[in-house]
Amino acid sequence: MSLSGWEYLHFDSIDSTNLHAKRLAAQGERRDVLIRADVQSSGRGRLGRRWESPQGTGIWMTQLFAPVDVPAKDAGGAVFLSAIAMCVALRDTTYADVMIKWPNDLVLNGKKICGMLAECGFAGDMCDWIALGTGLNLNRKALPEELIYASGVEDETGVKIDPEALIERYLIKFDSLRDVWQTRGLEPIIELMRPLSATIGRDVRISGVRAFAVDIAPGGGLAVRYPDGREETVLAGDVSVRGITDYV
Ligand code: BT5
Repeated sequence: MSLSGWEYLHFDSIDSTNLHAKRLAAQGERRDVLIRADVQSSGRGRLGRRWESPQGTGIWMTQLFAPVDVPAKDAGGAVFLSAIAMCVALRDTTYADVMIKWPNDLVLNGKKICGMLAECGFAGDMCDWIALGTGLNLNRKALPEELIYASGVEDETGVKIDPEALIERYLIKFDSLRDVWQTRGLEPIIELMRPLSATIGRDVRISGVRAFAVDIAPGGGLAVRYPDGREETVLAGDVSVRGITDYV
């Protein structure tokens, strides 16, 4: 079966859709494939963290694709494609003010409703394949109570989501962004992300240290200014935004 031109594999249950995408990549799969599961036993976040993926309470999916002419050093930009595409698909569906928290979260009403994880394979200095995982909470009823900053899009908006309709809307947007990214690079993608950003222009903490988020830098890093005036571009890591998720 296919969804918006993507081969669509829907499992009742799986270890992790990202792990499955990587298994397919290792077997030589290079078509556009979207893997989805109703429950994941080993859902993964960044840096080996766990992603809670209870039965039927969210959309747990990974896109496997082979980007065209993308240098290895630029592969990390892929996560912005999915962040923008899902942010826009959710706004169009719910009319809610979903925002992108740099680099890989979607937030609504100060709560994390969605996280993204990009994993890549390389061929020399080019990107060979990308496994781009998206975990979208529809509701938070089966999430552990200690995840106090997590919520679901249905809880926050009252809108019932039709998963496959949302995925199709998402994929159409994703595919057009991917074309822009592959032909014109990350800069036009960052342009599109700026107005959706929950991070730019806000007080943030970088690994606990206070700073001001000035902008998204050309390479996709976060340009910040510290209270002593020093400026830096943060490339990865954990940024908390004042009033959003863990920095209140
Ligand atoms: C992420 O990591 O936000 C990336 C999550 C990617 C999940 C998708 S689901 C489909 C695909 N298959 C996978 O195995 N993974 C991808 P990170 O920024 O590291 O955030 C992880 C942290 O978020 C955890 O340490 C928890 O604090 C919190 N968390 C865990 N589960 C959550 C959930 N369902 N909703 C909100 N927050 C959660």
